[in-house]
Amino acid sequence: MKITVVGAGAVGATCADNIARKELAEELILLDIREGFAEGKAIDMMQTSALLGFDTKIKGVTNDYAATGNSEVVVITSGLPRKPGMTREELIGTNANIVKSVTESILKYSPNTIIIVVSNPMDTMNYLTMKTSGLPKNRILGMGGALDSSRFKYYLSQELGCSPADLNAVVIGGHGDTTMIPLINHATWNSIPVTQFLSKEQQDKIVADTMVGGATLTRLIGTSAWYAPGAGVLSMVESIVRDEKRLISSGVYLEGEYGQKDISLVVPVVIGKNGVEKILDFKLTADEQAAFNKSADAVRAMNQVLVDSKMV
Ligand code: 2OP
Repeated sequence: MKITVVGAGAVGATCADNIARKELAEELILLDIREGFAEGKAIDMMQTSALLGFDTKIKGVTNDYAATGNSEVVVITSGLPRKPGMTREELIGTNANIVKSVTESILKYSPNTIIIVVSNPMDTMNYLTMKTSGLPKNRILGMGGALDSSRFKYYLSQELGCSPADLNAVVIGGHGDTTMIPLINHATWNSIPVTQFLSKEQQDKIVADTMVGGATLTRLIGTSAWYAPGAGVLSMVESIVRDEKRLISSGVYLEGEYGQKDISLVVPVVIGKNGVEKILDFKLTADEQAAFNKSADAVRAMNQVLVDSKMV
């Protein structure tokens, strides 16, 4: 198994570190545009292998896409992270050009790869990758739902005083502060609805905290988060590499599911060796469907920027 991570910033490096520690690949290429940067990070990680006991060979390269050839999975983290007070959407101008060119370069050397898009605004970057790559829709996944669902479980566990491992909770919609939809009415604590244990006020606070989970961290750290995004990527890569068929909220191109088409949004999908193996198209309540449609409208407006600038 060969995996490439594009972008050796905090998120990309954390993805590489996680993948290596779990030995999900024999070979891992870490690519960055900054001269020597990925090389340095890769050597630093390799110098942990004797201590941590992993066998993955991590190699850093500066913009050398030939070195990424025949990667079975590629994680794209390139682009600017957000600064405090910024929305993910404000990054579109810069990141669209970067993500488009990275996708084209990757496909030159790995034409049948599975791509996981992390760059923001993720829903629009995933749509751009889908349109740019021409790959079948099952081979393009957006990371955001795994992260947001994990943040949702964190806030639920804090309020319930329980282990996040005992929770089932899912976020759908978009990976944006106002577009994500934490489905609190479907969340359970070992199969018991969490709503039985939480007041309406507590529920509303958990949902609100989840929606601005990324922004809260950006305010505290000064840039966007990396541990939870890196773990979100790890869960998806692991399900692909080990063909686990885990059900993970992910950005995926919709063709009628949830009443939406020609758009990438976050919904629960089964992830296995072929990437997206199944989109779970379950019945939402009228309120949830209305919220989903509203998120779709906002993401579609963002995608229009790509159409207007002839990027798709
Ligand atoms: C986040 O929510 C980076 O979008 C990512 O932290």
